[in-house]
Amino acid sequence: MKYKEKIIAVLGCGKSGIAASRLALSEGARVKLFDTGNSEELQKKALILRNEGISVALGEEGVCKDSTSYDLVILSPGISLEWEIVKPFKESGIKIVGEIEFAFSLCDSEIVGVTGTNGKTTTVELIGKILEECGETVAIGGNHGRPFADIINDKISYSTIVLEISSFQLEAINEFCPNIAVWMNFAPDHLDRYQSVDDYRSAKMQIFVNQTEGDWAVVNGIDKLNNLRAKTVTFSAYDERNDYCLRGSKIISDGETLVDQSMTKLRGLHNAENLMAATAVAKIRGYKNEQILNATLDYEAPPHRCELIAESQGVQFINDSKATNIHAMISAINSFSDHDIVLVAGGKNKGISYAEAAEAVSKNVNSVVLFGENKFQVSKDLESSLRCHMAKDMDEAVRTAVGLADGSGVVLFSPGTSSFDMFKGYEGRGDAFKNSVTKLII
Ligand code: UMA
Repeated sequence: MKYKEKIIAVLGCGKSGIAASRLALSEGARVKLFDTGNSEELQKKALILRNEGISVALGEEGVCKDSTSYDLVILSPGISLEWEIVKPFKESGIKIVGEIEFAFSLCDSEIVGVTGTNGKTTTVELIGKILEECGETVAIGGNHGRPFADIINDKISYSTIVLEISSFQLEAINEFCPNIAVWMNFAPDHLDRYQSVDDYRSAKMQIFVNQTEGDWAVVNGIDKLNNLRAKTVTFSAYDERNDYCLRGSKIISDGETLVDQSMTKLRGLHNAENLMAATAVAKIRGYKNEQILNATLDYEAPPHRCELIAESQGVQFINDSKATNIHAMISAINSFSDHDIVLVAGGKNKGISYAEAAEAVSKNVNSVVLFGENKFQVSKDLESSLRCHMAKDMDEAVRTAVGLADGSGVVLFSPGTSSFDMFKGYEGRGDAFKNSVTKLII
């Protein structure tokens, strides 16, 4: 037992901190969990954890006073290394690792790590499904729901663990090294945590930092990642000069058709890239084309991602509430470029300009309806492309969009920003869109 009798501090009593604490305890460590919050919910969690043998310090006690007595600190991804709660341990020079690094130190499975700004969750699920249907024992998790530490605590020798890895999680790694690292794409995001886009990109690039010639990197060719040590394959739905590319609806590699996207339930160019990345991982693993194709046929993407929710009088209603950044919105617009698009967008003002979307909007969108905190700003950013219609809420936005849509068109709800101006998250926002559509078309 690697951590027997070690004294471990865990910072953050969320999903990751709780999973890491339980794993450390099961490995024979003495564990104290610190959290500067003190809500009723945290107090309930603390009670359960104390009964399991984990010490918990909340609120003012959540900043450690005797940091020198610890052998190791495990950090939750939502906590930056620069924050107050970490300071005492930094000052004492105690080793600090992220939850991902800690779980990795106890992992004997192959790791596929997927990072990128958009498409991570769908790709992780697709890879998991393909590998499982090819006969592997697979677990999926990471930033996508189930913490890595929780998977390790299953004490099962999975053949592969497929992890969605965020930039936050990559900030605190030392040795973490996926056998296959997948880079989906890159676009500016999380500028409330990083000082610059370069800082955000550098954090994400950490996924490759420990890879050697024996490992693999599957990367989006558009991002031109050079000097990777791992064997590299590239993919792109926009450029045929990559190892995996798109011809019509067919995903091609080495002159062979691997998957015909039109036979799957996944629509849009972004999903073609998700399929390419997942297929590339399966090919690296040596699986046959037929096995890969069969596994992709009945896969359905999680809700709120270019999800067809209704069709009425020839108009398709697409819920893409998960598009919380401009890059995801542009990708959705380009995916429906063969339809007449009425775009419904807007939401929280994250201080990011929509001007970058102007080209895609003027080429492919017939009308734009805006609502939410940033609607006037977005209208200004897009004024050279189209005149935008304003709505006060979701119902009015959908009503206006229906009035503007013609018989063969698409009403595309792809906000391009987060939802927190009016909703608790993108899921609630997507459900509100569905409700407004249902009310109007029934
Ligand atoms: N806390 C402190 N002091 C502080 C700040 C926070 O004590 O100064 C405490 C909070 O009171 C809270 C705890 O830290 O109790 C929360 O820790 P956390 O934010 O790391 O939350 P977890 O529940 O552990 O969730 C994390 C990921 N969250 C973040 O990265 C912000 C989850 O990703 C992930 O699913 C989970 O681990 C399991 O791996 C969410 C996310 O939003 C979905 N990720 C970002 C994204 O996808 O864009 C990166």
